[in-house]
Amino acid sequence: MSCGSIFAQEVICPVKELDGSTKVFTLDRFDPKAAAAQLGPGPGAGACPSPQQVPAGSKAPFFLGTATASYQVEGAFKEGGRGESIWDVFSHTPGKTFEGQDGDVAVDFYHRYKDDIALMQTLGLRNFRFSLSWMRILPNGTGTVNQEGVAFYNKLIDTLKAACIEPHITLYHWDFPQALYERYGSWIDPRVVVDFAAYAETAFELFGDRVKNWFTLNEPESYCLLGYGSGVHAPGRCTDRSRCSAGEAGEDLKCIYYSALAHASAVKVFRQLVPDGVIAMTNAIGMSVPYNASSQEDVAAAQRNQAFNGGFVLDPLYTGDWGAERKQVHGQQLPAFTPEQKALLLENQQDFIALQHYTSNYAYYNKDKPPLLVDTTTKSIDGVQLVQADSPWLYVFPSAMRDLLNWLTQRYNQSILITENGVSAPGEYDKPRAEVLCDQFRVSYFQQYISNATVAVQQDGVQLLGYFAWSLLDNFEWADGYSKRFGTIYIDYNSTGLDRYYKGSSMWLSNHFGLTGIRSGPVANSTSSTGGPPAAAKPPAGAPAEADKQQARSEL
Ligand code: PNW
Repeated sequence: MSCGSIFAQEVICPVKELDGSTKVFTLDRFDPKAAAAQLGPGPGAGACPSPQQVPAGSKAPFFLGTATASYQVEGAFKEGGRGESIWDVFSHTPGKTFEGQDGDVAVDFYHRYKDDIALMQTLGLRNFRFSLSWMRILPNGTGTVNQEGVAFYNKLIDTLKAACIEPHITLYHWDFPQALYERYGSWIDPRVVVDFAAYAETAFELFGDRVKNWFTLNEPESYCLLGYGSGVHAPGRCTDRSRCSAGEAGEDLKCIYYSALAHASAVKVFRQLVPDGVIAMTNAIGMSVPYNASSQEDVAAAQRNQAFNGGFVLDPLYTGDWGAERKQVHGQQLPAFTPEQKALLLENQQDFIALQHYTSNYAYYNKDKPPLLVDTTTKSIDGVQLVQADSPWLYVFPSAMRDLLNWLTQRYNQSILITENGVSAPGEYDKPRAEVLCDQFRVSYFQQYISNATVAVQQDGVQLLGYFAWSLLDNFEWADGYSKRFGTIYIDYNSTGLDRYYKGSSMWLSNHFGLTGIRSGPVANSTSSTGGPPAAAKPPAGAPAEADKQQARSEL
């Protein structure tokens, strides 16, 4: 392609839509310099249209965006006065992560955030969810504020706002300050409630003037069960001494308990400091679908399993107490909420449910097991096996998205923001770049999950506030290191510049939602891209053709 074009080294990507039609996208390396020249200075903060789009058919304006987390993307682990985190220590411990990989460099977002913001702009993205690294702001977890860390997040927030991209901040996405861990073991000690609330207060004071959309804790059910139950995530605690050097039975439950209290304490501070903002915890929830829908026993088993898992953290947040299913299974192991704690939870409720949804399963009754221990499977009663993603825990089950949105609405009667939904695509780790950029697997996943969410909104009356795809970029996938890619943008880990490439899914999402960036549109016809710049390259006509836009809007 022509020199200086941001459309070099193209892969032509025909993407199949659910209706059988095809859209063709041109995929290539993102060239920050060329993009900057095309994007220009932008309107600047204050002159931006609302970041909430109004897709046709939805009942409310939507936040549409992508998400990341500090330890998974930032790198720069020893720079800018950052303190150590439990994930630094865990990933540096031999045998804990895939091939001993760590987040020391990750995808270097700390240094490349300006380019990544420009990349979002080229796709017309208007919302970005990211997390703060607690230890960049408070290197020891409490005490003195590190001004260099504050300056980094100020620059990040201000650059986002100048690019008309709304920041959505998660306070805690699994990178706990090592100093506090060494002092009292983190989420299993009451001191964490006080320290997290103080950190939250600092963050609200520092950034609450410009940032109005906040999340407290990312998925306690994940970090508590994986970090303090099975021990496969930091801080790596479990009762099996052949695998974990520390950890006692019941710590996972304690972790959920103190997380709920820390969340409510942070919400309390938030109401005073950011009265015009909104806040929620994010929760990882799947759906248990009855294996045999005509068996009352299976239906009841699936319902129990759903309440047991889906209500694990949300029941305490909305009722001030554990759900009945949890009490039946764990009994005395559950730390009891005192009347004061119950009041704290009930008086400081979140503004909506922040749902992170990836996978689901079939549940069935097993007469040989106690009634609450339900068996699950990924094969339907008709023998159809759910398709497995690249991650062993992730099976593609799109219709369960609709069921789950309805279940949450019925149980809690709250509006829902989907803060993560995404998939690791088979082959993306092993195969050459040119073969994996056109990620039809991920596009199909998004198409089906989004379409089921759309039905839940349009036919079932679910109040959906928005949708964030996980993730903007390939990144450090925790214990799986870099071997699993969830990005809608490909990172070339072999290049010195950690080059970014558009995958088909980033282009499809942008186009589907009718976003208007210089890379939002499909190439009108695949042959036009061989003899010159593709149709999508005509600035600023990267906006999708009106007909495509109409179609995208009518879908969500
Ligand atoms: C999320 N499940 O965790 C995390 O928030 C991200 O940091 C992570 O990269 C992403 O999912 C992909 O793994 C989850 O078993 C882990 O359903 C497991 C589940 C859900 C979310």
